[in-house]
Order: sequence, then C-alpha cells, then structure tokens
Amino acid sequence: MFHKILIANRGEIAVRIIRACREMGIATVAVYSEADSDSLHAMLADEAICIGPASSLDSYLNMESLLSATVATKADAIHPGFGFLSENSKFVTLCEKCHIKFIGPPADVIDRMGNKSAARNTMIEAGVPVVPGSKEPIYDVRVGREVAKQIGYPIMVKAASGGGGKGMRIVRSPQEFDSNFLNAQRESINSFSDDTMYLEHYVESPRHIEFQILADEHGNVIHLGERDCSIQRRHQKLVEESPSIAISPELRKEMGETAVRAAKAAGYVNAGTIEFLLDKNNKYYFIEMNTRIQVEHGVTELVTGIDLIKEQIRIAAGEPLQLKQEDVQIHGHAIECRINAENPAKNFMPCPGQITELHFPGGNGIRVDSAIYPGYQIPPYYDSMIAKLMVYDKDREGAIQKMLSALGELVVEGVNTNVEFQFEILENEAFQEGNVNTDFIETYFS
Ligand code: MV4
Repeated sequence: MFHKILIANRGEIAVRIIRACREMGIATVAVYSEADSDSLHAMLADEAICIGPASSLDSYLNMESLLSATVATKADAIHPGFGFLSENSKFVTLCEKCHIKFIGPPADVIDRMGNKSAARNTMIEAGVPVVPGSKEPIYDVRVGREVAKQIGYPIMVKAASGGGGKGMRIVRSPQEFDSNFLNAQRESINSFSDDTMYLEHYVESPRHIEFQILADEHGNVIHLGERDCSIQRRHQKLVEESPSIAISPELRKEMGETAVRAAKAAGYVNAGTIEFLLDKNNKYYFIEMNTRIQVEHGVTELVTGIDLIKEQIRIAAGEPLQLKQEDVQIHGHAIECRINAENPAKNFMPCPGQITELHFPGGNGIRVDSAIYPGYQIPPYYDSMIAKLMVYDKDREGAIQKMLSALGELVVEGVNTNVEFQFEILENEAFQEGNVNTDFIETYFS
C-alpha cells in the first residue's frame, strides 16, 4: 500500500480524498494555489505545498509543479480527483516516468476512450449497443452531408475530442447540415485543436443513465449500478440519483453486464463510468466513457455502501478487487443536489465572495461533501460548486422528502446560491413522478 498520496485537486473532492486516506492510514499532501492558501483541503492534509499562482493553468494544471511537489514530499502516488489533470494522458505518462503511481486508468486507455469516435467502434466490436451513426471519423462537410442522409435526420454532429457538449450540434434537416457541421468543427478546432467529427442519429429527450464500474489490474470488472443524471442545465448536472426509476432489475442486470463488457473492451483499470442514453422505448445506447472518479460518486456510495475512493486507491496499489458482482447490492435510494455559488436570476452567473453565515443540515441519511466554512472567501478562479448535498432513504419518495427538509435547513449567506432553484426542481410534479429526461430544465424552467 502507498505511504503517502499527493492530491492534485482542490475543494470538496480533495477533502473527500484526504478523509479516505486518513481512514486507510495513508499520509496526505495537499497542493494549493496562491488563491487557496485558506482552503480547507490545505488545512486538513498532513502537509500542504503551494504550487503556483491563482490561475489553474499555473497551479492545478501545472504538471511540473505537481511532480516536483510529489518528489519533494516523497509521496508515492497522485490522486487527480476530477477535472484538472484527471483525464490527461500526458500527465499519466509523466507520473510513470517519475515512478509515481497515478490513481486512475493507464494513459493508453484514457486516449482510447478520449477519442469518442474510436471509442464507439471499440464498443461496436464488443457488442455494446451504440446510437446509429458514422463508422469512420469525418473531416469533410461534403462527406458528412452524405453520411447524414444515410443515418437519417435528426442528426447529432459531435467532435471526436468533445464531451460535455462542446463541438456538438443538433441538425434537424439536410438544409441546416453544412452550417451546423462547420460551426461544430470550428468549435472543436478552437477548443481541442482537433477537426475530427462523427455523426449520430439524434435521440429525442433521452434519460442520461451512467453505470459505475470498478476494474482491477488483474482483469476483474464489476458494476455498482446506475445513476440517473438527466437533470442538467447546459451540460452541468444539477441533481443525480441512484437507482434510476426507469431501470427495472432485469434492465439493470443487462445494462450492467453491458457496462462491464464495455470496460473490458476498453482495457479499463480503476473506477470509471459508462454513459448511456435511454430512449422512450427503454432502448439504451453507449455514448461515452468517463475515465475518472465523478462528482456524483457519492450517490453510488450511499446505495451500495462501497467507498469508491478507497477502492480506487486499493486498485492503484495493485490489490485484486475483494468484491464480486454478487456482493454488490443496491439498497434504498440516494439523491444529490449540487449547491453552486451562482445567481439563477442573472443567468446562473457565478457569484464568488465571502460566506458570512453557514449551516449544513445533518441527521439520519444526510451527507454533505463540501470545503467551505463560515468566513471562507470563495475565489473567483475555479468551479462554482460549493457543496454536494446528498440524502439516503429507503425509497425515492422518502429521499425526496428528506432532500426537501435538508434544503430547508441549509443556510448559506454572503453569496447567491442555487438552493431555491433546487427546491423548485425537487417540488416539480414531473420530477416527483420520476418523469425526467435531459430536456427537463428547458421544459419547466424557461
Ligand atoms: C446525444 C444526445 C442525443 N442523441 N447523442 C450531451 C453531452 C454528451 N455527453 C452527449 N450528449 C448528448 N448526446 C445523441 N446521439 C443528447 C445529448 C444530450 C445530453 C446527454 C446527457 C445529458 C444531458 C444532455 C443534454 C443535452 C443533450
């Protein structure tokens, strides 16, 4: 097992990882930017090192600073959390060269799944259903036009390097194809320096269902059920839950087995997520794989009782999975609301500033993952998520009631937050009936 882990991240996920390490008897090194000197993660870790100026590019994304800090503190592994360098294969390769274990998948797997067009073909070969679409990557708008005709409209144009909505366009008719394709491609070149595009048939108002998987270095792969992440605004998730009420035990078994097959086809190691779209006829399609721990991992922890961060660390240390698929049982229901410092009245503009008053709800079945405290100054340089409020109850109805109670108890003063907006989502009749899809926010809140 590792002796010391450097956490290459900040905020609540850094705190989450520090706590897992402490429980495992592993020493921790926090890294922080000049804007984060008063941050909770720097206070909670055994050691803390400043890695550069406020801008992420100069600190949390600065590979040389991070590797120097790791060598200087004699840490033997790096946990990247999510975002920042968590899916950067170059960083993984650099870690290897420095004899530092990267707690995540190998570099080649990140690259293989990072190209979404190539990932599609890997999945087709493994017998994983994908959305009908293009086999070959497309660079030329004239080629795209012809392939789109064969697939059938509506069409989704996607960037092979994309994800999170960047370089993506819906095309409803052939007349609109050229401009949309070229705009998406331009966006992809600007964002990812990559003009590789692919096409899929557009699935109308699907649910976003993702399966959590764990894979060790010895070929064992299991799944931990699904999360329903359909409640999103501009590709930012707002509410996540597990299990999904759209998934029967039979469908869970089938999709779970498919997710395991997908992970094996990718040569996957560590914790990962297989994203599916689920259409109105309950047909499911692989869309992409996330090669990191995710923000919403806590809801899976609540319904399975499995600590995903500890599993990640054990896997990276070379230990075989102690859990077998039949050991994984889904109990009860968990919901997470992401609490952001932002102003819903001003188009959800981020709202950094000082937390003047703070009270977190607690009690049976309530979990708050956060790195803010009374008096804390939220810096303007990073993500606006300030807390993840999670609840667990025996069924969905109980979990919704508990979340409404917890949101009512939550006090965050000094900055604008989306707490009222979360109330409105949880109180929405369609949400309460479990009638959700990726158009939910647009349908009821604009
Ligand atoms: C789609 C789709 C419909 N059809 N692909 C959005 C981000 C990226 N991960 C994939 N996305 C989508 N791909 C096809 N062929 C709809 C979406 C989509 C979406 C997916 C998951 C969650 C929220 C979403 C919101 C809008 C669009």
